[in-house]
Amino acid sequence: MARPGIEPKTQPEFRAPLAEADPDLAEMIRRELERQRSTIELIASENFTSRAVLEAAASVLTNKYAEGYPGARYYGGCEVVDEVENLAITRCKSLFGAEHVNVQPHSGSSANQAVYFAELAVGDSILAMKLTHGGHLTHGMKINFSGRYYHVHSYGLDRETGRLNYDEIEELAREHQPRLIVAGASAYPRSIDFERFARIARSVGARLMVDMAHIAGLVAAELHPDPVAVSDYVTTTTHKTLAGPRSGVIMCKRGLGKGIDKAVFPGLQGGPLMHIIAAKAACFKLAATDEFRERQRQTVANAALLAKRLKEGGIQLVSGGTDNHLMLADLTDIGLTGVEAEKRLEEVGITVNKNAVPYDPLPATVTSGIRIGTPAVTSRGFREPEMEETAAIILSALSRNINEAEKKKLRGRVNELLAGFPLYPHL
Ligand code: DSN
Repeated sequence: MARPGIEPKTQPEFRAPLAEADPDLAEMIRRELERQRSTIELIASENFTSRAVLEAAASVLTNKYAEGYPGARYYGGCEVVDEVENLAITRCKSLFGAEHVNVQPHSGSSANQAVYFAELAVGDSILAMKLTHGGHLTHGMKINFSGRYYHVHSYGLDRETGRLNYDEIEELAREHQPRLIVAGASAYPRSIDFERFARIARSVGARLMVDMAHIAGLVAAELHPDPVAVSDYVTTTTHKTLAGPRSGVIMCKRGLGKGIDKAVFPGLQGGPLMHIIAAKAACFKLAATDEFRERQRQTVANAALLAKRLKEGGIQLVSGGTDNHLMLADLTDIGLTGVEAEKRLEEVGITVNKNAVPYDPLPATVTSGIRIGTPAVTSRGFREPEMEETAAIILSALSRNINEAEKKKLRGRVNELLAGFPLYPHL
């Protein structure tokens, strides 16, 4: 601490706030804040993180090198960050009932990569969900590292029901004898039976990894079957339903912990992002509260209501609805592609993403569907009345003959709706 009256000796540029040091960048960040404030955010994988998490993520912990793990670092001065990392680990263990936790992965993708690196040799077989049916890039997509280094067998959704067909997954597991089965999805609107996955894995001597990135908040709130108790490995991001910083985590059985830690560091990463680990610690604390559990309950209720209204308005949903925080709309019957619907909604102030539907005849850059999720609007405070209005605006925006004047009116309704839900008023 500088004594009163003593001028800091750092250069003026070092002390200048962003708005002075880099006004162009500051302006871009201001515009992004404005964009977030002025649109209805329905991208299923996004959320608004809390002020506490933002503060931790922007803290001086970004300055610290801490290669290694608490108590065994390759740098001096790690006494405080050791405490921070241990706090994040302890809170994550307690939140999810995990035996071993590694909080260092920079992202969900790098968490998945670390599990593969720990568990598999190049050329080993995995069985995972097809990207085009709702899986993830790291679940074996052809040009992703997972598709290039491992022998990938995929399962998809049943053409009739739009749901996972566990009997078929079991048959595929018997046929291909994978070393690792991957469960979890990026665009699956139904609950996943992780116990069944675990039984399938056990029956063929495979390990089970669950990527629960999308549903981690629901799992923490006990609104979705728990993967942690029944899986060898569970990976997650921390920024989706969990509402933390943009990052990843690995949980695993105690006996697999050493292998995971070695795969993360020094296998794949150098210095951990200690500021983001601090933000994860804050996120785990918040996720253990009754308020968080209530928000997850509302997220699911909001999704159910939106799905019901969209269906009543003539929009087909893959699997006919949702059990979780998201739905997948198949727009074939209303004559719009995913890319057209995404643009149409953007014009009226609603953000979603185009998304392939199972057996989609259109390419990934066009798609026949959109994915819609409720975590972000629920964090913002939307409840049933606001979801009714959101559904009505979406249905009008996607109607066949909408003109520019009508779009403008819808934009006005979006603005009006959002006016009652200020976002980050302290910024
Ligand atoms: N890209 C993410 C999503 O949008 O679901 C998955 O990690």
